[in-house]
Amino acid sequence: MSLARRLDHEALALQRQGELGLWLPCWGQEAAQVGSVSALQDTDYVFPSYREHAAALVRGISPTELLTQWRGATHAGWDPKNYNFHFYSLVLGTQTLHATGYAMGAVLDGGDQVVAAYFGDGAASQGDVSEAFNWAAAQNLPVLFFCQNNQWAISTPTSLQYRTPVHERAAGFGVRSFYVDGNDALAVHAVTTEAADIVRRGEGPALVEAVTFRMAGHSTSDDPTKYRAPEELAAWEAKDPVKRLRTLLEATARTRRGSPPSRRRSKSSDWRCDAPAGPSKPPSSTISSIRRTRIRTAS
Ligand SMILES: Cc1ncc(C[n+]2csc(CCOP(=O)(O)OP(=O)(O)O)c2C)c(N)n1
Ligand SMILES: [Mg+2]
Repeated sequence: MSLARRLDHEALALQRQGELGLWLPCWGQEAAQVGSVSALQDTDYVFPSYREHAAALVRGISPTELLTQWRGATHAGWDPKNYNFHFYSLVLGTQTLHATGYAMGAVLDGGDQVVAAYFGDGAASQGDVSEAFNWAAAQNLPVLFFCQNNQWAISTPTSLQYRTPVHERAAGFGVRSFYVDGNDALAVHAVTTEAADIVRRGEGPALVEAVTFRMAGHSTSDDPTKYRAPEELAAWEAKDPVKRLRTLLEATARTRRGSPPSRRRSKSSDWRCDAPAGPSKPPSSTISSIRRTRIRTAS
């Protein structure tokens, strides 16, 4: 979670320096992503949307691989087969149908693979998503739908998007549905584990709607101050998922050891140099070791 937050900072700076064409931050959604993807098995297949950087890092995709696509140096920065993590999908909601079709293949192959599809509250208004709910339920397919309800679809708030919440809509299609505080990494992990178990047992698709908040702009081309009240951001900053988990870990460590844990802060210079260098350069061992250390600490 901390690495994803740091990556967002770096990517925003790189975009402002002209090194990246665009970046869509996952700032504020780290608990929803890390809590959920860490509840899956490595053999499960993930279809992300375009903002799942924290989930991608957990899967082992490097910051370099994530950045190269947004630098315009490649169509996609990684080979999905290496991580069971598909390319980003920018056409809203399409990945839910890709996941549903993939799940049909998984059933034919046998085994107990879970196919996860990440999408947003706005994407849920696309017909593709309703089709995916319906077909996955009708065919009893092993799809785990994961909706990050971050309150906004660019400048459109959820109050203007729909009358029925996503988890209730999915339930109407026959998809077992869960609703969770998406800024609580442990709660997301617990709920996603239960939902994935249902799917893995062959009991059909499930959906988790995680309530969270996109703390930065939609993308580096967006200025959220034009449409969002500062009070709304302040209210969600008080529920910042990274700070919440850090508070919990520190309190736990204090209880166990009687003193606060020491914090090692990685310097951005530890790995930033590798990021803008181009598509073919492999991640440095420094990046890999920081990633392993920090993800294990945070999740
Ligand atoms: C089919 C389609 N329609 C419109 C767009 C333009 N668009 C890109 S992102 C976005 C908002 C998506 O909001 P949400 O699904 O809530 O995801 P978030 O960006 O909040 O993570 C829109 C309308 C698109 N990419 N694809
Ligand atoms: Mg949204």
